[in-house]
Amino acid sequence: MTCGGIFISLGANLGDRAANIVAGLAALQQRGDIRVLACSSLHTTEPIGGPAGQPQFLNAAAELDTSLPPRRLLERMLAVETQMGRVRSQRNGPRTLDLDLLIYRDVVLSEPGLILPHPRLWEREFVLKPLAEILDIEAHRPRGTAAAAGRR
Ligand code: PH2
Ligand code: MG
Ligand code: MG
Repeated sequence: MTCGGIFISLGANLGDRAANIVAGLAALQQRGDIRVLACSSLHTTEPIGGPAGQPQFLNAAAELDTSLPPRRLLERMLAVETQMGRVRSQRNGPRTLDLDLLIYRDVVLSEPGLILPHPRLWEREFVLKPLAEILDIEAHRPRGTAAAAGRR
């Protein structure tokens, strides 16, 4: 039986950011078919991209277990973002909660709206730092991607 091995990132820079992240994880688990196995600490990060002057983010990563396939899990994550009051008005703009699917076990796919592993995972320090608390990221790093130190 496979257990876990599904990793998401969480980010918030509007409202009570920590409460939004905690509530988002609770909402994911509400129907009983998604379990949160591990969660990183919360990291305060400077916004990368998006409008000038937007607030600092809180970022975290979590490991999930579910029998939902990747697309169904993504749909649930997007529904939780909406439930948490996320309004999509501008690219990389401020948000109450962002949930990104990073790694779904050994699944590799590229479909509209869903690429696994996440295509920008290895470029984003705000993702890698929390993720490294709950996953041996060096064991997952594809050949040819530089070590994360000093990168954003
Ligand atoms: N998310 C983005 C763009 N920029 N910057 C930080 N610090 N944290 C984020 O979660 C983040 C970002 C797009 O999703
Ligand atoms: Mg994101
Ligand atoms: Mg997102």
